[in-house]
Amino acid sequence: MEQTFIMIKPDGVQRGLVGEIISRFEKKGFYLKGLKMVSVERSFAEKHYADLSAKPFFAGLVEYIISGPVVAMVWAGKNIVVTGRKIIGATNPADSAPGTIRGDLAIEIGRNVIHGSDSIESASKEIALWFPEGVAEWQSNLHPWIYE
Ligand code: DAT
Ligand code: MG
Repeated sequence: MEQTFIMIKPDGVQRGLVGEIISRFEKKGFYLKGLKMVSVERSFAEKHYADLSAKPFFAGLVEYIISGPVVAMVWAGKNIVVTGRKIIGATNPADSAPGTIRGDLAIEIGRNVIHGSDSIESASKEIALWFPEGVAEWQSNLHPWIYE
């Protein structure tokens, strides 16, 4: 089953949005496969966002991600990479549709609460980076009530 890497950023943790965000993925029918709170080292944040290292906002982005603990997760489900991005909403909360996490819970691009992998390839890279120990293998007994 397809997997993605989801991270609740430091603002989401500080604002007490962890339960709300997890709940949205759970209620959709996705399966939580890995979960941990992490105080991210600068070099690790730089590695996670390596593709953006040339961007003018890179330094600020790294400062933001290391400004407090994050909640790192692996979620699984059919088409979860694309659907997860839809649940999260557009990068800039000013453009995120109401009903999405960023559309409902955030205002500024530099405090947009959550990260989600943008492709199956980056999902597998990010899962390997954040969860080298592996994730839980399980499937809900409700599976036949979620999938036909
Ligand atoms: P996303 O998080 O939607 O995948 P991204 O990978 O392009 O977006 O960028 C990673 C993060 O960097 C994003 O969540 C917020 C920040 N960011 C992106 N574009 C930005 C910009 N133009 N100005 C400031 N921060 C930006
Ligand atoms: Mg991205």
